[in-house]
Amino acid sequence: MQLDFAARELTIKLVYYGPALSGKTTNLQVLHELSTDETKGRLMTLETRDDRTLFFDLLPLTFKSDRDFSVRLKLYTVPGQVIHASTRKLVLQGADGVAFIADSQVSETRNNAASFKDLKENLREQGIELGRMPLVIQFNKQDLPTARSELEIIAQAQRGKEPVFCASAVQHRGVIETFVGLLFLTWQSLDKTHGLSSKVGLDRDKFFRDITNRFRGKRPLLELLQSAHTAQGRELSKELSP
Ligand SMILES: Nc1nc2c(ncn2[C@@H]2O[C@H](COP(=O)(O)OP(=O)(O)OP(=O)(O)O)[C@@H](O)[C@H]2O)c(=O)[nH]1
Ligand SMILES: [Mg+2]
Repeated sequence: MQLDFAARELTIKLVYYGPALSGKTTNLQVLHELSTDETKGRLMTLETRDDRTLFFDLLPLTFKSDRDFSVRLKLYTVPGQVIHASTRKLVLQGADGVAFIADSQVSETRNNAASFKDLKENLREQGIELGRMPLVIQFNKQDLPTARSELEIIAQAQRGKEPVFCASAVQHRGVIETFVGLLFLTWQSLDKTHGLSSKVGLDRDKFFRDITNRFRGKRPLLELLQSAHTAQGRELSKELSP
């Protein structure tokens, strides 16, 4: 996170991590497509012909918050292919939150696990325990017949502590939910360590109302957060519930 009081600007870095071809770049493309013009910057992608990210993608999103504060979100994807290990480390540096995009196809189980281990190790190298990083998991490609079922994914979510979202990025399903869920966790964590509300004076509820208004469909925060499967049963949205 970078806080520039003089420029009244807060910058938050979110990283989309996961195995090759799980749909990280597609998530950013969909967020770009569904957000309003005043919000989105240029989506920078660098790909080979067969859809594979060589370096990283970057999508900047900017929100004018209350009290003339700008909140800039920088969304990055890592290249999933095993050979790009050093790039992943680089992109992960300074991340405030991570969305792990898993491929729901049963055949990808081992690749998901290997990538998750890679994430854990790379964070540890930077002195961060995985459990301390705001993290959500997305099971993408739910549209495929070979995908793990939602019931199985719910069962798996009970075993971990991270919120889990089911998605089909190509059908625009679950993408905004994953993003807003991650941003919500990240905001809570930054608020605790940096006092976004107490010191900076940023109002969380107002900020998230603004965020959800910037995407097509304008669905309320509670509805978006409630689509997460969590071990503690809807823990994500608990503090918002009346
Ligand atoms: N069926 C299906 N295909 C998807 C979905 N999301 C992405 N894809 C496809 O999967 C392929 C890879 O998607 P990308 O978004 O490029 O994957 P990536 O995770 O960025 O891959 P790397 O850059 O190599 O790490 C593309 O052909 C996408 O169209 C989905 O929800 N369902
Ligand atoms: Mg990619």
